[in-house]
Amino acid sequence: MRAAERAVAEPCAAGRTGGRRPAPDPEALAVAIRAGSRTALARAITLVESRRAEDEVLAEALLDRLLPFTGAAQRVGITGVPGVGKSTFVDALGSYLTGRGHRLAVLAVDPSSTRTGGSILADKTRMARLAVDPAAFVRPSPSSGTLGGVARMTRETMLLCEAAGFDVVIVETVGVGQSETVVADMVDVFVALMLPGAGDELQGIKKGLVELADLVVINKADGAMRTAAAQAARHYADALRIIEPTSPIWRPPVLTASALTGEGVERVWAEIERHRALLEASGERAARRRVQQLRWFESLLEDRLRELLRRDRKIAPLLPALEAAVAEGRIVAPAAVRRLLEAAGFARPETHPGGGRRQARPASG
Ligand SMILES: Nc1nc2c(ncn2[C@@H]2O[C@H](COP(=O)(O)OP(=O)(O)OP(=O)(O)O)[C@@H](O)[C@H]2O)c(=O)[nH]1
Ligand SMILES: [Mg+2]
Repeated sequence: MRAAERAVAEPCAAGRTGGRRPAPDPEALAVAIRAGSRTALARAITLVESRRAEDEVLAEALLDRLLPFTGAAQRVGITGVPGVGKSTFVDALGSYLTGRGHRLAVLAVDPSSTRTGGSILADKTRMARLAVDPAAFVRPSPSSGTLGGVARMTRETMLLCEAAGFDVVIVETVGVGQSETVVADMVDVFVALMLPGAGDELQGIKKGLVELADLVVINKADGAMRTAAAQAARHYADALRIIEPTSPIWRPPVLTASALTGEGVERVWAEIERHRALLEASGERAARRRVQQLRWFESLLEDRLRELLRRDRKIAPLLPALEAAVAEGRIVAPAAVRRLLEAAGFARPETHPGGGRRQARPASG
């Protein structure tokens, strides 16, 4: 066992106290992650997924130490309806990439499924090659949580993987509901997988997917579905002409591929690389990341404030009665909100019936 591996593996093997592992040391964990220890990476991910207050502090300290080593990876989002072949495609693309010397991390955002052991197993078999590939790291979605929670963990896990030296991170998400928007907001390039056959299918959720996509790939372009796939590609290309592009300098290409045979996968990667080169040169990639980071900050802040309000000793007891009053129309929502904020000490300067606002008294002379 290498020293780095030992540093993080031993405390948990040796000293279980009251069923709880001794707290990991962020510094040792960071060093071990940088040294390439899988054990350390797995422990770190468990840490960022934990909801315990003391773990959150440790996770923050760890991420803080690792931040300088993050950001270098190509972040790829892959979405598509259930059964379109996302996992099979990630396996094909991923194996192609590790074959070319890349190190790949695969993360999933899927709050809709409860991800029982069975479906993780299903993913592992769909990603049979990556599961045994020493250059790949596959991490299923946390077993439960809200979309916001899963997204937070996935972002943090992505940073951990980057610090661990993975230069491509693929985030897979199912294209129903909101998770695709959330994933599009944490990656550099977003790939929408589609099924052969177009027409009606362009409506509804698939239209939403196409609007977010930097790249549209018609999967399963093999065997009897080859012709239908080519036809679908034309339909989507037409549809994309009337959709506002994700970037002024990039028109999303529509490709066909087969995750099963691997045909077309190389071309998909070539387009991802072309996208990267173009947007890097124009400064758009960096700008996108800045916007994404700010949005992440804002959504975390909102989450935390909501949580604080709901847990606050002064406010929490007022909530049920106020909620009932609002529901029954005995008080209007703005008044209820103002009462809560006042109780929390966030009161706005009082407004006089005369109209003007009372001058806020300066804090000191
Ligand atoms: N013919 C053909 N079948 C494929 C292809 N890609 C995937 N499949 C099959 O489609 C089925 C679904 O594939 P998955 O990779 O599990 O699809 P998924 O999108 O990850 O599905 P969920 O995780 O349930 O959302 C499996 O039976 C695959 O073998 C392909 O390119 N061609
Ligand atoms: Mg899958």
